[in-house]
Amino acid sequence: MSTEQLTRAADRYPTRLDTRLDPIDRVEPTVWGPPAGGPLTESDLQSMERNGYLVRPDAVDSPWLPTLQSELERIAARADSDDPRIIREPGGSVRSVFQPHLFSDVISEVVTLDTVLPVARQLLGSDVYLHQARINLMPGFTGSGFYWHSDFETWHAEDGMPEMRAVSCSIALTENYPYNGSLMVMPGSHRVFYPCVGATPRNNHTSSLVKQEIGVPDRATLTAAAERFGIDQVTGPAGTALWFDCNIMHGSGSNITPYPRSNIFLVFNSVENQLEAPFSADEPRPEYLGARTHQAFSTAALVG
Ligand code: 6CS
Ligand code: FE
Repeated sequence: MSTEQLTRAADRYPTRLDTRLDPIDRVEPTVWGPPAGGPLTESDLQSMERNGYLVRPDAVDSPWLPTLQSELERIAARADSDDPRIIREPGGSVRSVFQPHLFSDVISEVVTLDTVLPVARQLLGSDVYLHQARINLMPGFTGSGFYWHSDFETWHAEDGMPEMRAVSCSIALTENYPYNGSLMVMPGSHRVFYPCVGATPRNNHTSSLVKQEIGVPDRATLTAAAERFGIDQVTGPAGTALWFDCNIMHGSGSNITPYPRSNIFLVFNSVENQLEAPFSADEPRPEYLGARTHQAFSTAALVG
């Protein structure tokens, strides 16, 4: 066994296996920084540590919202069919746009808002960078859902993310109702890693971003998780931010209503948690899914 394989044999979170493995308790903390380290209060941090998610109303002020919504429409309308960062629903409508901050200066400004970047740094207890950014449009009538999954399972297996020290900030650009594909989370499930069965196919991301079939727990495991942790549905008006831990079990249903559920997802990773070689895939995914060349948003970015 090579040194690489030997060190990889010590993979704390094995997944994409031939046979089922019992759930593994998380080792890392959820909150890495102190209460004094940012805008979140002690009770916010305790809630995040316990539940693995935190809702922050009015993270983006209402004056921003019409501009962000028209930016979203502009990007979706101009989407080149051969741009791999544009993911389409089976019927052809735009499902996701990756690296939206590179399509729009307005969207890139959201990253360094004082309601966004300082929260990420406090939760991760370090300088941070964008591991991934996307807009999930969840269009009216045609938005197909996202099956239950842990983001970390994919980012560990396919992007080589070593530890659970990343957090997503989902900012609602449209009203997230209970019925238009809003996110469902299993509160507390972030404290358990669920190894999955099934090897990663080559170029898995060319299909997994529309319908994820590999790296999802089986129904017995999901049933036990739902019984143990319950399911919370996260709703709120445009401008609401949902912060959720990289490993929380989450998903969303399809949207058959006329009302789109379009959210920006900013995934912050700690600079102490740089991507390595994939833990369970033959080769790394493209830069727009797992950033390997990035500029850390250190305190300098906060000064502006
Ligand atoms: O593969 C990924 O990175 C993406 N897949 C899902 C279902 N959520 C996280 C991320 O956008
Ligand atoms: Fe996800």
